[in-house]
Amino acid sequence: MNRRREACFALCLCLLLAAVASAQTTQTAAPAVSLSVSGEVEKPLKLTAADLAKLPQRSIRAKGHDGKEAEFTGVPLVEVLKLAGVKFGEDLRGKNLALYLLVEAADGYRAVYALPELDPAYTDKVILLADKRDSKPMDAKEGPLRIVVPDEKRQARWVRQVTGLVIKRAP
Ligand SMILES: Nc1nc2c(c(=O)[nH]1)N[C@H]1C(S)=C(S)[C@@H](COP(=O)(O)O)O[C@H]1N2
Ligand SMILES: [Mo]
Repeated sequence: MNRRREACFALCLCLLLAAVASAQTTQTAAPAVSLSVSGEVEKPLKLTAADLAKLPQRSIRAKGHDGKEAEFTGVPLVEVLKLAGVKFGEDLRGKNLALYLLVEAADGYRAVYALPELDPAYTDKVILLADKRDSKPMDAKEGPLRIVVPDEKRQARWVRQVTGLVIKRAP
């Protein structure tokens, strides 16, 4: 009897391990980071993973489209734009308030953010350019970079496969 239970347990364990292994092999790794920052910026940039690693890092827990919480790690979007010379804080006023950020993805998906949404002088909410989900690099469907907007009730602006940040001016 005991032996049968042991055998059954071993079988279940094998099936579980096989399922985990197959789930892992179906995930393909994302391509290397290549992020352009362009448009109405002082210094247009082309950034690699090493460039992003030099910027301040943050980890944030947020609930994704699947309804599950995960920990996302990366660089606050504001830090990347500051590197390109975009003005925030005291300088985000007057004519600069007509500027906005357009985020572009590899699949052609795009979303817009107003600059005060990113600025710690305006809000305590942090919009993240994440490169890790639960401490691991993101897969090809999601990464290598993804926008995370915590506290937003829909995840439509959580742009996956981010390739470009473009600063534009409302006409
Ligand atoms: N690049 C890209 N990002 C995207 C989308 C997309 O089609 N392409 N869809 C958005 C929408 S509408 C939602 S609801 C979420 C879904 O997130 P998920 O892929 O983690 O489920 O991703 C957002 N980010
Ligand atoms: Mo969506």
